[in-house]
Amino acid sequence: MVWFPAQRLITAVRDLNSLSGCKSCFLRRFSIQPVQQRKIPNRYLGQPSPFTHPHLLKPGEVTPGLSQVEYALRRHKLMVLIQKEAQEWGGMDHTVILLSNPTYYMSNDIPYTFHQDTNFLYLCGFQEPDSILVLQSLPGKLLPSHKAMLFVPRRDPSRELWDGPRSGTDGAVALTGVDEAYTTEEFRHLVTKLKGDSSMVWYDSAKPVHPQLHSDYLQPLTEIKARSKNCIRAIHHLVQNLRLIKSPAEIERMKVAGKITSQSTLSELMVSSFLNCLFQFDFECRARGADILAYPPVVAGGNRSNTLHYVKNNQLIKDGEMVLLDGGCESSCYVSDITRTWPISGRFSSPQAELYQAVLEIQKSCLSLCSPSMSLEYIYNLMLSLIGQKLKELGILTRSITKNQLFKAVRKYCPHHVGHYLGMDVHDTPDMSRSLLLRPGMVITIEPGIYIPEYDTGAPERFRGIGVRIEDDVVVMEDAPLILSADCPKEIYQIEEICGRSL
Ligand SMILES: [Mn+2]
Repeated sequence: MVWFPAQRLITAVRDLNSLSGCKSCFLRRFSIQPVQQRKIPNRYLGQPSPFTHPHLLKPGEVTPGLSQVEYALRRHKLMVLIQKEAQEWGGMDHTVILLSNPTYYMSNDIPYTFHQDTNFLYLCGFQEPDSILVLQSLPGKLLPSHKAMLFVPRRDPSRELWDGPRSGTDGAVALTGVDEAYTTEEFRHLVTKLKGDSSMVWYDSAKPVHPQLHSDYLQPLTEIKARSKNCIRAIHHLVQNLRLIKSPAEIERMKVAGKITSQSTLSELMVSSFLNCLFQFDFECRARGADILAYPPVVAGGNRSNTLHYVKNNQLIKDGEMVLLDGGCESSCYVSDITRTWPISGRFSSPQAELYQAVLEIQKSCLSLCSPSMSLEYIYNLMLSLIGQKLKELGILTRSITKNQLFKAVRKYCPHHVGHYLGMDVHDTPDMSRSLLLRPGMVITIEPGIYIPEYDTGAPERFRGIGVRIEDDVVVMEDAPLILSADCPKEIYQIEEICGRSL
């Protein structure tokens, strides 16, 4: 689904990054200078702070490794994109509204682990539920400047007894560096004001992040705005455009996530006796500093690897089978997503080795294309033709197959894409087209696979029940790509050497 001129936006971000020194100094005066005099309260907040968690955060950081300046710059870039998009409408005021996630409950009063909405998190780093971020353009300024406000849950000792400390408005301002903070209830005053003025509201009403806050405040507001000159616009595509290109600080976070997952897969699982792969992978990731797993891992033995999203993970892996592990962790808001396939016995049988080597060669060819001016779509097409070629070489497809039949057959043996964007979410920036040209700072996965189901009578018997996928996380650079999962070996001789250690 391509419904936004993404290339134009990317150019806009590039223009912003190349602003000359004096202009950026000018901008700094308005919105991206952290407020120096606001001290972090010396007590527990609703999330780690440099005061309570000096082992995680340096002074000036909102989340580990990401400073108030970085977050302010993101908000600022968003306002620049909005102004560029709104140029044709003349001097209009803009209000951006992003909702946090609510707390979801497993059963009565039993909350699931809270996970923040990633667009909200990207723009302010605030980790509490039931919060609202508002960015308002300041009228009458030559260059885009804005005021950032957070509406956050008020301190409430009776609730904090159960849920733990809250940051409160003073904590929210001091920690995140936004200009002002109010309690969530006070948002209604802003809504009343917005209902009466002619400003453009940027808010994702089609898919409300927080259903309760939406129906209480935003639904009435969007209805009024939609009636008056259609003054309501979606914002997620603009945020995703920013999130598509990772900053150096973000890439540092992603290196950590990639390393944790690589080492957890490698040093513990490949050499282990597989008492319980899922538990063990989770444990190894957390022991290395991960916050949580990024998604339910796929740990599939034998033919179960042909079920792409096999997450039941309740079956025994038999001797002689291969195991496919597709797992990733989240560390300081950024995730990894790595797949390795290896023989449980530590030695590849010859059909396993042949199929594995074929996928490995395809994967390496795809990796070599992760450079500017290529696109995920382009690499996908190359993957399909390479898989077709390998399937013929392995005798899984006949050499006389017609072009049309070949495409269908390849899609049967590899029904998924070559990869996706990666970042704060596993399937990051999902509305960004895979046809976009790759640019330095984009992070993608490269994950070709070939899956031969047990009951596929069309394939030679020796390959049936084998599924192989190899997935790496890749940062696109000016020159050679940076592989975030390089610590996790994938050559046959390396895997046999590592698996052999435990024997
Ligand atoms: Mn993936």
